[in-house]
Amino acid sequence: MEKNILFKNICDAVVDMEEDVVAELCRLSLEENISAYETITYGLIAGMDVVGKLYQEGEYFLPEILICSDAMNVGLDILKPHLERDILDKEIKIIIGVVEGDTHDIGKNLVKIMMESAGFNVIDLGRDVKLDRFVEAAEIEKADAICMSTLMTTTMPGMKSVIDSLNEKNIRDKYKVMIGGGPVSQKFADTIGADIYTVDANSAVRRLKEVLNYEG
Ligand code: B12
Repeated sequence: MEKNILFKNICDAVVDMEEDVVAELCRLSLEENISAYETITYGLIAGMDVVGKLYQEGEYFLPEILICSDAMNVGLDILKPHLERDILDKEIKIIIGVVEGDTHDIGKNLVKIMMESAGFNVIDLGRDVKLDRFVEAAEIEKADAICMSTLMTTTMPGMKSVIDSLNEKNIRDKYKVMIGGGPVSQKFADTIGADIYTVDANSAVRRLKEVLNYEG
């Protein structure tokens, strides 16, 4: 099957909640030697993006979303062991988590998978993470960057609190701060003084390498 058609079919199967079809097509992608990274990005993630839009438009409700994300996870389980993992000359260590009050973690998990496959050492704090934990973990782990995700407008101020706390402790310069998630924007990142904002998981990896001056 042509690659783009396969991606489109995987995307549609996630949207249509067809777990078995997702599994079958993901296996087929491996048999056809299509990179797992591309199938995740252009098939599974693309599918979840559509699902999010359908929810926004009132066509899907929470139960549908959960079944779609189960279908995506079935695909991820098949593809993840086949992700090529880059080996970096110099370690890049990042802390990632969803800010306090927010339990949406599908996007954060996708960013994590992409970063791991780029060879980053990822410390995942999970979701609904107490704000102090981000700074605490970065200090203990001697991380290069703190990455925060949120999907809700009500929890966005938590990102600013983490940056404020870095400033108060006079350690702001030690870390790059990267933020993302549905309601987050470049404008918001500029307002709160974050170093990087990206709209998706793919560009997150590229931008972080650029900002850390990682060559290679
Ligand atoms: C799935 C979903 C859920 C699932 C979450 C399952 C899970 N384990 O995550 C369930 C059903 C549990 C849920 C619950 C709730 N939800 Co909900 N949910 C959604 C939905 C439909 C899709 C989100 C999603 O997963 N999208 C797919 C992923 C792949 O996209 P993404 O997260 O944006 O991630 C991408 C990028 O943003 C980026 N990215 C993400 N994080 C990061 C981080 C960094 C550092 C970077 C660089 C990039 C990056 O990369 C990702 C991949 O490319 C959205 C609507 C929408 N369209 O977004 C509502 C939405 C986020 N939910 C909403 C709400 C209100 C809730 C509830 C409060 C509902 C309720 N009344 O109980 C609860 C939340 C409880 C809580 N305190 O957390 C609202 C938020 C409104 C607001 N205040 O802003 C939304 C916007 C729906 C709406 N229009 O009302 N939800």
